[in-house]
Amino acid sequence: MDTLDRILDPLAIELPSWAFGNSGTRFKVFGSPGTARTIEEKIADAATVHRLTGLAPAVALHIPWDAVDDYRALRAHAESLGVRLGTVNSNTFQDESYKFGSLTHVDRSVRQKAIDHHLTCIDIMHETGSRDLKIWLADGTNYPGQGDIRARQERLADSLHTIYSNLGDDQRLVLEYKFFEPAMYTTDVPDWGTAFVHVAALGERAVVCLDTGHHAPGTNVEFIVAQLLRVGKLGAFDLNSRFYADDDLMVGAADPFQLYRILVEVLRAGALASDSDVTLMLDQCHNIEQKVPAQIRSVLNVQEMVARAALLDLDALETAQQSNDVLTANAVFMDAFYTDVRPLVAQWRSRRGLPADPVAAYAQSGYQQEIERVRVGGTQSSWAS
Ligand code: PSV
Ligand code: MN
Repeated sequence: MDTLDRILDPLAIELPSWAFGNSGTRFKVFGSPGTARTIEEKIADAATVHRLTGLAPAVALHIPWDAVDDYRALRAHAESLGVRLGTVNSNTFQDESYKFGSLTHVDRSVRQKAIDHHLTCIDIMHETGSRDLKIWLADGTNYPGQGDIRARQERLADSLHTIYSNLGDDQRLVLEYKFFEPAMYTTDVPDWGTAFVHVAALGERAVVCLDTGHHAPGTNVEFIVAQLLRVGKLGAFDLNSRFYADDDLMVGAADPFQLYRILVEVLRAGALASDSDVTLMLDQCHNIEQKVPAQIRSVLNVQEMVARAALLDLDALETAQQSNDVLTANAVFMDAFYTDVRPLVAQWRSRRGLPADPVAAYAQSGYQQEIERVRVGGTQSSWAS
Protein backbone atom coordinates (compact mmCIF):
# COMPACT_ATOMS: atom_id res chain seq x y z
CA MET A 1 0.00 0.00 0.00
CA ASP A 2 1.43 3.39 -0.84
CA THR A 3 1.87 6.16 1.73
CA LEU A 4 -1.18 8.09 0.60
CA ASP A 5 -3.52 5.11 1.00
CA ARG A 6 -2.00 4.27 4.39
CA ILE A 7 -2.78 7.77 5.60
CA LEU A 8 -6.15 8.25 3.90
CA ASP A 9 -7.67 4.84 4.68
CA PRO A 10 -8.17 5.31 8.44
CA LEU A 11 -9.37 8.93 8.13
CA ALA A 12 -12.67 9.30 10.01
CA ILE A 13 -14.46 12.56 10.63
CA GLU A 14 -17.31 12.85 13.10
CA LEU A 15 -20.28 14.96 11.97
CA PRO A 16 -22.23 17.24 14.31
CA SER A 17 -25.97 16.45 14.41
CA TRP A 18 -26.65 20.20 14.64
CA ALA A 19 -25.15 20.81 11.19
CA PHE A 20 -28.32 19.24 9.79
CA GLY A 21 -30.67 21.51 11.72
CA ASN A 22 -31.37 25.16 11.08
CA SER A 23 -29.00 27.75 12.49
CA GLY A 24 -28.31 31.43 12.08
CA THR A 25 -27.13 34.49 13.87
CA ARG A 26 -28.64 36.45 16.74
CA PHE A 27 -30.46 38.38 14.02
CA LYS A 28 -32.26 35.57 12.25
CA VAL A 29 -32.46 31.82 11.84
CA PHE A 30 -33.61 30.94 8.32
CA GLY A 31 -35.50 27.75 7.61
CA SER A 32 -34.68 25.70 4.53
CA PRO A 33 -36.66 23.05 2.64
CA GLY A 34 -35.90 19.47 3.66
CA THR A 35 -34.25 20.32 7.00
CA ALA A 36 -34.31 17.43 9.47
CA ARG A 37 -37.04 17.59 12.10
CA THR A 38 -35.78 14.85 14.35
CA ILE A 39 -32.47 13.35 15.39
CA GLU A 40 -33.37 10.27 13.35
CA GLU A 41 -33.56 12.46 10.24
CA LYS A 42 -30.29 14.21 11.12
CA ILE A 43 -28.64 10.79 11.39
CA ALA A 44 -30.07 9.82 8.00
CA ASP A 45 -28.48 12.97 6.51
CA ALA A 46 -25.16 12.20 8.18
CA ALA A 47 -25.30 8.63 6.87
CA THR A 48 -25.77 10.04 3.37
CA VAL A 49 -22.56 12.05 3.76
CA HIS A 50 -20.76 8.87 4.82
CA ARG A 51 -22.25 6.78 2.01
CA LEU A 52 -20.96 9.22 -0.62
CA THR A 53 -17.54 9.97 0.88
CA GLY A 54 -16.55 7.01 3.09
CA LEU A 55 -15.23 9.61 5.52
CA ALA A 56 -17.87 10.19 8.17
CA PRO A 57 -18.72 7.07 10.16
CA ALA A 58 -19.92 8.81 13.36
CA VAL A 59 -22.46 11.43 14.42
CA ALA A 60 -22.04 13.59 17.53
CA LEU A 61 -25.10 14.32 19.66
CA HIS A 62 -25.97 17.50 21.56
CA ILE A 63 -28.14 17.07 24.65
CA PRO A 64 -30.93 18.17 25.08
CA TRP A 65 -31.24 19.10 21.38
CA ASP A 66 -31.08 15.40 20.44
CA ALA A 67 -32.76 13.95 23.53
CA VAL A 68 -34.92 10.86 22.89
CA ASP A 69 -36.67 8.34 25.12
CA ASP A 70 -34.81 5.31 23.83
CA TYR A 71 -31.08 5.71 23.12
CA ARG A 72 -30.60 2.03 22.35
CA ALA A 73 -33.17 2.36 19.58
CA LEU A 74 -31.38 5.47 18.34
CA ARG A 75 -28.11 3.57 18.30
CA ALA A 76 -29.74 0.74 16.34
CA HIS A 77 -31.18 3.29 13.89
CA ALA A 78 -27.71 4.78 13.32
CA GLU A 79 -26.10 1.38 12.91
CA SER A 80 -28.79 0.28 10.45
CA LEU A 81 -27.75 3.26 8.29
CA GLY A 82 -24.05 2.42 8.54
CA VAL A 83 -22.93 5.01 11.09
CA ARG A 84 -22.42 5.08 14.85
CA LEU A 85 -23.18 7.58 17.58
CA GLY A 86 -20.14 9.53 18.69
CA THR A 87 -19.34 12.31 21.14
CA VAL A 88 -22.07 13.47 23.50
CA ASN A 89 -22.03 17.27 23.89
CA SER A 90 -23.57 18.72 27.03
CA ASN A 91 -25.50 21.98 26.94
CA THR A 92 -25.64 24.36 29.88
CA PHE A 93 -26.09 27.49 27.82
CA GLN A 94 -29.81 27.66 27.07
CA ASP A 95 -31.54 27.19 30.39
CA GLU A 96 -32.78 30.20 32.39
CA SER A 97 -31.06 29.01 35.54
CA TYR A 98 -27.62 29.35 33.89
CA LYS A 99 -27.87 33.11 33.35
CA PHE A 100 -24.95 33.70 35.75
CA GLY A 101 -23.09 30.47 35.13
CA SER A 102 -23.47 26.70 35.35
CA LEU A 103 -20.56 24.66 36.72
CA THR A 104 -19.12 27.88 38.17
CA HIS A 105 -22.34 29.39 39.53
CA VAL A 106 -22.19 30.88 43.05
CA ASP A 107 -25.34 28.98 44.03
CA ARG A 108 -24.63 25.36 44.92
CA SER A 109 -28.06 24.19 43.69
CA VAL A 110 -27.44 25.61 40.19
CA ARG A 111 -24.01 23.96 40.09
CA GLN A 112 -25.62 20.70 41.14
CA LYS A 113 -28.22 21.02 38.38
CA ALA A 114 -25.42 21.49 35.81
CA ILE A 115 -23.47 18.54 37.26
CA ASP A 116 -26.62 16.38 37.14
CA HIS A 117 -27.07 17.28 33.47
CA HIS A 118 -23.60 15.89 32.81
CA LEU A 119 -24.38 12.74 34.77
CA THR A 120 -27.43 12.29 32.54
CA CYS A 121 -25.13 12.68 29.52
CA ILE A 122 -22.88 9.94 30.94
CA ASP A 123 -25.92 7.64 31.31
CA ILE A 124 -26.77 8.37 27.68
CA MET A 125 -23.20 7.55 26.64
CA HIS A 126 -23.54 4.10 28.21
CA GLU A 127 -26.58 3.49 25.99
CA THR A 128 -25.19 5.00 22.79
CA GLY A 129 -21.75 3.44 23.17
CA SER A 130 -20.12 6.88 23.07
CA ARG A 131 -16.65 7.35 24.49
CA ASP A 132 -16.46 11.12 24.88
CA LEU A 133 -18.35 13.65 26.96
CA LYS A 134 -17.57 17.06 25.51
CA ILE A 135 -18.05 20.11 27.70
CA TRP A 136 -18.14 23.65 26.41
CA LEU A 137 -19.24 26.24 28.95
CA ALA A 138 -20.80 29.62 28.31
CA ASP A 139 -19.81 30.59 31.87
CA GLY A 140 -18.16 33.95 32.39
CA THR A 141 -18.81 37.56 33.32
CA ASN A 142 -19.53 40.75 31.42
CA TYR A 143 -18.11 43.41 33.73
CA PRO A 144 -15.00 43.86 35.84
CA GLY A 145 -15.86 43.13 39.44
CA GLN A 146 -18.95 41.09 38.53
CA GLY A 147 -17.44 37.81 39.67
CA ASP A 148 -14.53 36.49 41.71
CA ILE A 149 -12.27 35.13 38.96
CA ARG A 150 -10.35 32.76 41.25
CA ALA A 151 -13.39 31.52 43.15
CA ARG A 152 -15.08 30.70 39.85
CA GLN A 153 -12.05 28.58 38.89
CA GLU A 154 -12.23 26.73 42.23
CA ARG A 155 -15.91 25.98 41.75
CA LEU A 156 -15.25 24.86 38.17
CA ALA A 157 -12.48 22.51 39.30
CA ASP A 158 -14.81 21.01 41.93
CA SER A 159 -17.70 20.53 39.52
CA LEU A 160 -15.48 18.98 36.86
CA HIS A 161 -14.01 16.64 39.45
CA THR A 162 -17.47 15.32 40.36
CA ILE A 163 -18.33 14.77 36.69
CA TYR A 164 -14.98 13.10 35.96
CA SER A 165 -15.31 10.71 38.87
CA ASN A 166 -18.65 9.52 37.47
CA LEU A 167 -17.24 8.54 34.05
CA GLY A 168 -17.16 4.90 33.04
CA ASP A 169 -13.74 3.25 32.74
CA ASP A 170 -13.60 3.67 28.96
CA GLN A 171 -15.08 7.14 28.84
CA ARG A 172 -13.31 10.50 28.57
CA LEU A 173 -14.06 14.07 29.56
CA VAL A 174 -13.18 16.49 26.77
CA LEU A 175 -12.99 20.16 27.77
CA GLU A 176 -13.41 22.79 25.06
CA TYR A 177 -12.17 26.38 25.37
CA LYS A 178 -13.26 29.58 23.65
CA PHE A 179 -11.88 33.04 24.20
CA PHE A 180 -15.16 34.99 24.39
CA GLU A 181 -18.88 34.83 23.71
CA PRO A 182 -21.41 34.81 25.20
CA ALA A 183 -19.45 36.28 28.11
CA MET A 184 -17.71 39.48 27.06
CA TYR A 185 -15.28 40.26 29.90
CA THR A 186 -14.08 37.00 31.46
CA THR A 187 -14.74 33.50 30.21
CA ASP A 188 -14.14 30.66 32.64
CA VAL A 189 -12.43 28.39 30.08
CA PRO A 190 -11.05 30.95 27.61
CA ASP A 191 -7.89 29.30 26.33
CA TRP A 192 -5.93 26.09 25.97
CA GLY A 193 -3.84 26.86 29.03
CA THR A 194 -6.89 27.00 31.29
CA ALA A 195 -8.38 23.90 29.69
CA PHE A 196 -5.04 22.14 30.16
CA VAL A 197 -4.80 23.15 33.83
CA HIS A 198 -8.21 21.61 34.50
CA VAL A 199 -7.82 18.39 32.53
CA ALA A 200 -4.32 17.83 33.94
CA ALA A 201 -5.73 18.07 37.46
CA LEU A 202 -8.53 15.63 36.66
CA GLY A 203 -6.44 12.76 35.30
CA GLU A 204 -5.57 10.65 32.30
CA ARG A 205 -9.02 10.40 30.80
CA ALA A 206 -9.52 14.16 30.67
CA VAL A 207 -8.33 15.89 27.52
CA VAL A 208 -8.71 19.19 25.65
CA CYS A 209 -10.91 19.92 22.63
CA LEU A 210 -9.49 22.47 20.21
CA ASP A 211 -12.17 24.27 18.19
CA THR A 212 -10.34 25.96 15.34
CA GLY A 213 -12.74 28.93 15.49
CA HIS A 214 -12.11 29.71 19.14
CA HIS A 215 -8.96 31.82 18.98
CA ALA A 216 -8.21 35.48 18.64
CA PRO A 217 -7.12 36.62 15.17
CA GLY A 218 -3.44 35.99 14.59
CA THR A 219 -3.20 33.07 17.03
CA ASN A 220 -0.80 30.37 15.85
CA VAL A 221 -3.22 27.46 16.20
CA GLU A 222 -0.81 24.80 14.92
CA PHE A 223 1.57 25.67 17.74
CA ILE A 224 -1.17 24.88 20.27
CA VAL A 225 -1.90 21.66 18.38
CA ALA A 226 1.75 20.62 18.47
CA GLN A 227 2.09 21.42 22.16
CA LEU A 228 -1.06 19.61 23.29
CA LEU A 229 -0.24 16.58 21.14
CA ARG A 230 3.27 16.55 22.58
CA VAL A 231 1.94 16.13 26.11
CA GLY A 232 -0.87 13.73 25.13
CA LYS A 233 -3.67 16.11 26.06
CA LEU A 234 -5.28 16.89 22.71
CA GLY A 235 -8.37 14.69 22.67
CA ALA A 236 -10.51 16.22 19.95
CA PHE A 237 -10.88 18.87 17.28
CA ASP A 238 -13.96 20.88 16.46
CA LEU A 239 -13.07 21.82 12.89
CA ASN A 240 -14.55 24.83 11.12
CA SER A 241 -13.50 28.14 9.53
CA ARG A 242 -13.62 31.66 10.82
CA PHE A 243 -13.20 35.05 9.24
CA TYR A 244 -14.18 37.21 12.21
CA ALA A 245 -15.41 35.52 15.39
CA ASP A 246 -16.77 32.02 15.99
CA ASP A 247 -18.18 31.87 12.46
CA ASP A 248 -18.58 28.06 12.26
CA LEU A 249 -18.13 28.11 8.47
CA MET A 250 -17.02 25.12 6.41
CA VAL A 251 -13.58 23.87 7.40
CA GLY A 252 -10.97 24.76 4.81
CA ALA A 253 -13.10 27.55 3.35
CA ALA A 254 -11.56 30.57 5.04
CA ASP A 255 -7.93 29.59 5.41
CA PRO A 256 -6.97 26.32 3.71
CA PHE A 257 -3.30 26.96 4.48
CA GLN A 258 -4.01 27.06 8.22
CA LEU A 259 -5.86 23.74 7.91
CA TYR A 260 -2.81 22.29 6.14
CA ARG A 261 -0.44 23.59 8.83
CA ILE A 262 -2.64 22.08 11.55
CA LEU A 263 -2.96 18.72 9.79
CA VAL A 264 0.79 18.51 9.24
CA GLU A 265 1.21 18.63 13.02
CA VAL A 266 -1.55 16.07 13.55
CA LEU A 267 -0.07 13.71 10.98
CA ARG A 268 3.47 14.07 12.29
CA ALA A 269 2.24 13.19 15.80
CA GLY A 270 0.75 9.95 14.46
CA ALA A 271 -2.68 11.20 15.43
CA LEU A 272 -4.36 10.21 12.15
CA ALA A 273 -3.54 6.51 12.58
CA SER A 274 -6.38 4.07 13.14
CA ASP A 275 -5.40 3.58 16.80
CA SER A 276 -5.32 7.34 17.48
CA ASP A 277 -7.30 8.77 20.40
CA VAL A 278 -7.68 12.13 18.70
CA THR A 279 -11.21 12.66 17.38
CA LEU A 280 -11.60 14.82 14.30
CA MET A 281 -15.03 16.40 14.52
CA LEU A 282 -16.72 19.13 12.55
CA ASP A 283 -18.48 21.86 14.52
CA GLN A 284 -20.23 23.81 11.81
CA CYS A 285 -23.51 25.48 11.04
CA HIS A 286 -24.94 25.97 7.56
CA ASN A 287 -27.07 29.08 7.77
CA ILE A 288 -27.59 29.83 4.10
CA GLU A 289 -26.17 26.87 2.14
CA GLN A 290 -27.68 23.40 1.75
CA LYS A 291 -26.63 21.37 4.74
CA VAL A 292 -25.90 17.85 3.40
CA PRO A 293 -23.66 18.95 0.48
CA ALA A 294 -21.97 21.48 2.78
CA GLN A 295 -21.01 18.63 5.10
CA ILE A 296 -19.82 16.62 2.09
CA ARG A 297 -17.70 19.57 0.94
CA SER A 298 -16.27 19.93 4.45
CA VAL A 299 -15.14 16.34 4.91
CA LEU A 300 -13.62 16.44 1.41
CA ASN A 301 -11.74 19.62 2.35
CA VAL A 302 -10.26 17.81 5.35
CA GLN A 303 -9.38 14.76 3.26
CA GLU A 304 -7.70 16.85 0.56
CA MET A 305 -5.64 18.70 3.12
CA VAL A 306 -4.65 15.44 4.82
CA ALA A 307 -3.51 14.21 1.40
CA ARG A 308 -1.37 17.31 0.93
CA ALA A 309 0.13 16.84 4.39
CA ALA A 310 0.84 13.22 3.44
CA LEU A 311 2.84 14.41 0.43
CA LEU A 312 5.14 16.52 2.57
CA ASP A 313 8.67 15.21 2.05
CA LEU A 314 9.65 14.78 5.69
CA ASP A 315 13.19 13.64 4.93
CA ALA A 316 13.92 16.69 2.79
CA LEU A 317 12.27 18.89 5.38
CA GLU A 318 14.37 17.47 8.18
CA THR A 319 17.59 17.78 6.22
CA ALA A 320 16.85 21.43 5.54
CA GLN A 321 15.85 22.06 9.15
CA GLN A 322 18.95 20.38 10.52
CA SER A 323 21.20 22.55 8.40
CA ASN A 324 19.18 25.71 9.11
CA ASP A 325 18.41 26.05 5.43
CA VAL A 326 15.44 28.30 5.94
CA LEU A 327 14.47 28.81 2.32
CA THR A 328 14.67 25.14 1.35
CA ALA A 329 12.69 24.09 4.43
CA ASN A 330 9.98 26.57 3.59
CA ALA A 331 9.97 25.54 -0.09
CA VAL A 332 9.59 21.85 0.82
CA PHE A 333 6.73 22.74 3.16
CA MET A 334 4.97 24.82 0.48
CA ASP A 335 5.51 22.28 -2.32
CA ALA A 336 3.16 19.80 -0.70
CA PHE A 337 0.62 22.51 0.06
CA TYR A 338 0.54 23.69 -3.55
CA THR A 339 0.07 20.17 -4.97
CA ASP A 340 -3.35 19.63 -6.47
CA VAL A 341 -4.33 16.34 -4.85
CA ARG A 342 -7.88 16.25 -6.18
CA PRO A 343 -7.18 13.70 -8.94
CA LEU A 344 -5.31 11.46 -6.47
CA VAL A 345 -8.15 11.58 -3.96
CA ALA A 346 -10.74 10.94 -6.70
CA GLN A 347 -8.76 7.82 -7.65
CA TRP A 348 -8.67 6.76 -3.99
CA ARG A 349 -12.47 6.99 -3.97
CA SER A 350 -12.92 5.10 -7.22
CA ARG A 351 -10.75 2.28 -5.93
CA ARG A 352 -13.13 1.97 -2.99
CA GLY A 353 -16.31 2.01 -5.03
CA LEU A 354 -17.16 5.56 -3.97
CA PRO A 355 -18.27 8.29 -6.38
CA ALA A 356 -15.27 10.15 -7.82
CA ASP A 357 -17.12 13.44 -7.23
CA PRO A 358 -19.33 13.11 -4.11
CA VAL A 359 -20.81 16.62 -4.40
CA ALA A 360 -21.97 15.91 -7.96
CA ALA A 361 -23.16 12.46 -6.91
CA TYR A 362 -25.27 14.05 -4.18
CA ALA A 363 -26.82 16.50 -6.65
CA GLN A 364 -27.67 13.61 -8.96
CA SER A 365 -28.86 11.25 -6.24
CA GLY A 366 -32.29 12.84 -5.76
CA TYR A 367 -31.76 12.81 -1.96
CA GLN A 368 -32.25 16.57 -1.63
CA GLN A 369 -35.47 16.50 -3.68
CA GLU A 370 -36.70 13.56 -1.65
CA ILE A 371 -36.15 15.18 1.76
CA GLU A 372 -37.76 18.39 0.51
CA ARG A 373 -40.78 16.36 -0.62
CA VAL A 374 -41.09 14.17 2.45
CA ARG A 375 -40.10 16.47 5.29
CA VAL A 376 -43.20 18.58 5.30
CA GLY A 377 -44.97 19.49 8.52
CA GLY A 378 -43.56 19.10 12.00
CA THR A 379 -40.95 21.46 13.36
CA GLN A 380 -37.56 21.77 11.71
CA SER A 381 -34.67 21.20 14.09
CA SER A 382 -32.91 24.33 15.22
CA TRP A 383 -30.63 25.41 18.00
CA ALA A 384 -32.76 28.52 18.42
CA SER A 385 -35.85 26.76 19.73
C1 PSV B 1 -19.44 26.77 21.24
O1 PSV B 1 -19.29 27.90 20.46
C2 PSV B 1 -19.34 25.51 20.44
O2 PSV B 1 -18.17 25.53 19.68
C3 PSV B 1 -19.40 24.29 21.31
O3 PSV B 1 -18.69 23.22 20.75
C4 PSV B 1 -20.86 24.01 21.32
O4 PSV B 1 -21.24 22.81 21.87
C5 PSV B 1 -21.12 24.17 19.85
O5 PSV B 1 -20.42 25.37 19.53
C6 PSV B 1 -22.55 24.18 19.48
O6 PSV B 1 -22.87 25.08 18.48
MN1 MN C 1 -17.04 23.76 19.26
